[in-house]
Amino acid sequence: MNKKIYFAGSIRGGRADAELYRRLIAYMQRTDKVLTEHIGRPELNLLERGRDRDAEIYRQDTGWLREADIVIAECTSPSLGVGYELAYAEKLGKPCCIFYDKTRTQLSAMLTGDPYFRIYPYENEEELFARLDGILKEE
Ligand code: 6K6
Repeated sequence: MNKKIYFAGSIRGGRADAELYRRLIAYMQRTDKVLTEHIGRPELNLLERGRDRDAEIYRQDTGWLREADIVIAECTSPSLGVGYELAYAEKLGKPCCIFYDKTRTQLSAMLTGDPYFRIYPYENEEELFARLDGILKEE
């Protein structure tokens, strides 16, 4: 209860699953604190650009990764940023749970091949939310 969760999901990698991220974040917020709630915002400004802004995002997100108790990543839409965050979290020794819809994507071997990660392929949303529920209760 009341863990700090770093939720990771694709932004510049593509926003096809933004609505799913929003529902996952709302679900986790019933019991825990999600540090990255902006990931589920449909209006997130994808056109916002600039090196200074990106440096600020990097500093903020790596700070939150250090602060987090656990990282939960939804990886159906492939994202370089999410892959980077997972490797960064592994180096920090944070528990990392990775979800992906196995009917829609094949996960990178750099994730499936790394025994550190807890990987949860799912076929439908009932399966996804049930598994997430179990993780939130056990952590
Ligand atoms: C500006 C331009 C596009 O998006 C924004 C606002 N940006 C971000 N704000 C916070 N975190 C971000 C932003 N862009 C990427 N991230 C982090 O990288 C998130 O924590 C995501 O989990 C991950 C997504 O990476 P990409 O490569 O799909 O963008």
